[in-house]
Amino acid sequence: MQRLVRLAALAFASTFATTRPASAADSDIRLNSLGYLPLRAKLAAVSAPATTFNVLRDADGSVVLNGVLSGPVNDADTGESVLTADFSALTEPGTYHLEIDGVGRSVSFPIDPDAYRAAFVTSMLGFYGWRCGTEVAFDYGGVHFGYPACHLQDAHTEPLGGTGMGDGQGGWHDAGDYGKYTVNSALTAGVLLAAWEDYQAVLAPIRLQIPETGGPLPDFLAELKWELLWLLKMQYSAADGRVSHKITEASHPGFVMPQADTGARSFVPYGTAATADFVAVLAKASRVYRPFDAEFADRCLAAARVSYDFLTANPGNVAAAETGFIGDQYASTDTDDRLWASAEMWVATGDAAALAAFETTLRPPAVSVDFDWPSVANLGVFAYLGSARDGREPATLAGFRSALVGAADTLVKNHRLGGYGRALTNYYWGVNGSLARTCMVLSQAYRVAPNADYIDTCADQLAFLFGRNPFNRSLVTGLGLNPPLHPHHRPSAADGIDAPYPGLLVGGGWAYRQIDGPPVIPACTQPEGLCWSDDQNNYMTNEVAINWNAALVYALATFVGGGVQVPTGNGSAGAGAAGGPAGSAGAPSIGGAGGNAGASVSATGGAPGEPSRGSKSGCGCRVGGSSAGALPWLGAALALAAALRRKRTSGR
Ligand SMILES: [Ca+2]
Ligand SMILES: [Zn+2]
Repeated sequence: MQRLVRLAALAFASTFATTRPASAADSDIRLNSLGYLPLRAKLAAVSAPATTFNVLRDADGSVVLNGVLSGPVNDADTGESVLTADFSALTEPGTYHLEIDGVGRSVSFPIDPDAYRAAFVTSMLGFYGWRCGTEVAFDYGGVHFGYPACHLQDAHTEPLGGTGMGDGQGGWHDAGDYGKYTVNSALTAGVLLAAWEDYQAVLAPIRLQIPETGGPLPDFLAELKWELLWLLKMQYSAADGRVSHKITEASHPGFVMPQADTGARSFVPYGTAATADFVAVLAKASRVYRPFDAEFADRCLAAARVSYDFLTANPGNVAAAETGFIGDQYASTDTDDRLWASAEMWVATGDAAALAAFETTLRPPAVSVDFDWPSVANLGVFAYLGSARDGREPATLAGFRSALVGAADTLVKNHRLGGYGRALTNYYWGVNGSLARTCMVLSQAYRVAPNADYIDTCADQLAFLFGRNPFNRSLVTGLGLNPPLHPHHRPSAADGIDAPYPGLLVGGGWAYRQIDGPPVIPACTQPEGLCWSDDQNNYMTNEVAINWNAALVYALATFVGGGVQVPTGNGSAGAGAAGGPAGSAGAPSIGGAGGNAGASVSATGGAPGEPSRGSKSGCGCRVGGSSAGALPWLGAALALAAALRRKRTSGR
C-alpha cells in the first residue's frame, strides 16, 4: 500500500520535472537524477533489503554492470537502513537505470561528460529571477516568467540622517522576501566571484538568458555586476566609508508580486560587518573585472579603499541599529568579516598592513568545514592561499594549507558515514546551501593536495541535492526528479503560474521549532534528516536564498565541461562491482580494499574539532583541523548568528 501511494505521487509530480521524464521508478532507489560524469564516483542509496544490483542500458535493456550492495548503514539522520550501490566502474556515456531484485528499478539517468551544464545555466537563471528595479522576463520549461520593474522607490535615507530618497535601486532580492541585505549579498557575490576565479575557462563562453547576453562582459560576470552595482550604492558616500546594512520595509510584505510591494523602504544604518564584507567583495571584484572593464574595476577598488580606511580607523564592532525595522537580520560580529576584507585588500593591492592584519588575527588551523554568511573567514583564507603575491609568513602559509587539507579530509570522512553521502553531519536552517558550499573547501584543498576523493565528495553533495536523498527528489526548483513546487518565495506564489521560479535551491530539513502564523506548522518530530516539507508556509525548510544558490552555482561550476579529469579513486564505497560485460573497459578498478560504506556510524561524532553528528543547535559550524578550541569566539558567533537568522524570518 505504501509503495503504491508513493509511486502514484511520483508519477504525478514527475510531470513537472523538466530535465527529462522520470519513468516508472521505485522510490527506494535514490540517485542523482541529473546523472553522473564518466570519471566521477557513482553511488545510489537503497533503502530496502537487497543484496545485488544491476545497471542496465535503457536502449536495449542489456545489463552493463552488476555488483554487490554494500552496507547496510543504520542512518541515524533518518532511522533508515541504507545500502549503497557503487557503479563508478561504468564510465561509458549513455542512458541507464538500476534494477534490484525485490526492490524495483530506478529512474533513468545519463552518464554524460557534461551532465551538469544545464543545471548550472538554470541556477544562474535563478539569480536573474531575483533582479530588483528592472523588468524581468524569461521562459523556462515552456512557461513565461517575469514582472515589471519593482521597488523603484528604494529607498528612504532618514535612518542614515538624510532627507528624502536616495538611490538604492537594483540588485537582487535576497530570498523569499524582497529585502536587500549587504552582508548576505557580499557573501553571495564573493562565492560567485570565487566560482569565476576557479572555473572561468569553462564559464566564460556560457550564454545566459539575460538582457546583457552577448555584450562586452561574459554573461556570468554581467549577471553578477547587476548585484555589485547595487552594493556600491550601499556606501554612504565616496567620502564616507560606512555601508548601510540593508534596504527593507519595517516588516515583511504579504505574498504579493514585487511590483505590488509599494510600502516605504529605507536604508538602514551601517554596521562594521556589512562595511567589511563590502570591502572584501569589491576588492575581489576589482581583480576579476579588470581584464574586461578597467573603469568598473577602478570604481570597485576605490570604494573598497574608502571603506577599508574607515574600518582601520574604527576598530570596534558596530552592530547596525535596526530600530524601527525587523531586528537582527543578518546580524554578525565583524571579526571574520574584517579578516576577509584584509585578505582581499592585500591580494588586490599588496597592502602590507592588510596582510599583517590578516596574519596576526587569524592563525592556523582556523579553516571551517562549514561556513556561511555569519562566518566568512574561510573566504579570507582562500584568497590568502590562492594569491601569487610574495610576502606571506611561511609558517602561517604552511599552517593554513595543512588546515585546509585537514578540513577536506574531514568532509570526505563525513560523507562516508551516513547512507546518503552528506559531507556535513549536522542540520540547520539553510544546510542544503552549506552542503553545496563544502565544494569550495574541497576544491581549494584539491589545489593544495590533488586527491580525487575531494572532487568525488563534492559531486556526491550534488547527488544528494538532486535525488540521492531520503526524499528521492530534487531539491532545486525546475530541475531533476520531482523538484519542489511550493518554495517560500513570493513571486512563485503570487504570479498565478503553477510552476515555481526555476533554478532555486530550497533550504532543506532540520529540526525546526513551531512556525508561527496561519497555518501553524508544528515542530518536526521525525528524525531530523526527514524534516523538510515542500510547503510554502514552511519557510524554515522550504525558503530559497541567494547565498544558498551561489553555493549551488559554485558546486555545479566545478563540473561544467567535466571538471578535473582525474578518475575516481579506490575505496569510495566498497561495493563489490562485478565485471560488467560492457561499459567498464578502461575503468579504474574499484571495490575491495578500503570500503567505507559499511563502516560503523558513530552517533556522537568523531574527534574533537569535527562536527558532532546530530547537532541541533545553531549553525553547527565548527573549526576544522586539529585544534578544536582555536577560535572559540568563532563558534559562538556562528551559533548566535544562526539563531538570529531564524529570527530574521519568523512571524512572516
Ligand atoms: Ca561576522
Ligand atoms: Zn524589487
